[in-house]
Amino acid sequence: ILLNHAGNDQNEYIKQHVQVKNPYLDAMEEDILYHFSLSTKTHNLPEMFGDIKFVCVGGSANRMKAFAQFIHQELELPGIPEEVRDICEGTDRYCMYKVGPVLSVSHGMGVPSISIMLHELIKLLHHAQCSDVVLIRLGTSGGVGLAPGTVVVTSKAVDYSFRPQFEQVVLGKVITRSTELDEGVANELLQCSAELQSFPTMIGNTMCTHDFYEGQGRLDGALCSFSHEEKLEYLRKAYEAGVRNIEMESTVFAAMCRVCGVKAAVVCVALLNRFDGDQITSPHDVLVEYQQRPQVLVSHFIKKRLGHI
Ligand code: R2B
Ligand code: URA
Repeated sequence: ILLNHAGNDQNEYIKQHVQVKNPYLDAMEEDILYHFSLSTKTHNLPEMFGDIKFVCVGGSANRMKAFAQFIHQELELPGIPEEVRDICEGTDRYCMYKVGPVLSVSHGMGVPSISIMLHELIKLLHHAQCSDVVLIRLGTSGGVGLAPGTVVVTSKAVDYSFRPQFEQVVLGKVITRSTELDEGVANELLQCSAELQSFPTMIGNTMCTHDFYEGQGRLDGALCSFSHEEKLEYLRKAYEAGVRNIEMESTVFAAMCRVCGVKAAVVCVALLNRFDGDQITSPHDVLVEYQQRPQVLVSHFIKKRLGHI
């Protein structure tokens, strides 16, 4: 057992704080988290957020509100779930709900949108002095050779050439960062799914693209510059590289969490099997139920970690 840096003898583990990797930040008198409509001067971030242990993010504002209400119910917290309040009500860029030790935040669609949110979220967790935080993205995706409704827990987030890396242009030059996720958390999530026995779940690689249509090899966009055969060949190559689903945020999510010392996982449901088509044809109620699957899985994970199960 590791002792904490105070060297006290209470068998306390060393806390893992959220780290920002920016030497300029600590010298700033105020930090305005513009897209959250929060600031270190106007808000007491340690008091508001210091007890957070689980941060769940997802694209849609409505889905992340529903997740907050669901977690409220699952953790049997006092008060009524319908009354969760959007902490970022001063802006409509992102929404944010806090229920006990769980923070639920929306990130919009695509790498630029989630990356702006993650800069401000990681700074928020740092300013609030949060420790031992797990960050989980709950999302939707296109399955590669999977039955619709299958949940994929990401082992590696990969780019368009199936490499586990994220490329960021900084001052006109490309910086490459690794996109490995936490293996322990992924295995714990898979174990949760085995206990639930409610829907198929697997661990696989997730490909992150910068477009939903041509960028994911779809034949049904406003533009299409390739043939049906070329699409299938690309998906086959992806499958051979271990890719089991395609979405639009995982690489930058994995890269930023890794650099900042935050344990992270990606849990996405496949809405369709891309070998069978491109359009999402399932009825609305089926899609709603599919999107609840990552939430049910992550709720089980949180309850287990909190010792409620
Ligand atoms: C999954 O679903 C969205 C596109 O429909 C995108 O945000 C993603 O990663
Ligand atoms: N989200 C994606 O990015 N792709 C899909 O095919 C479905 C959801």
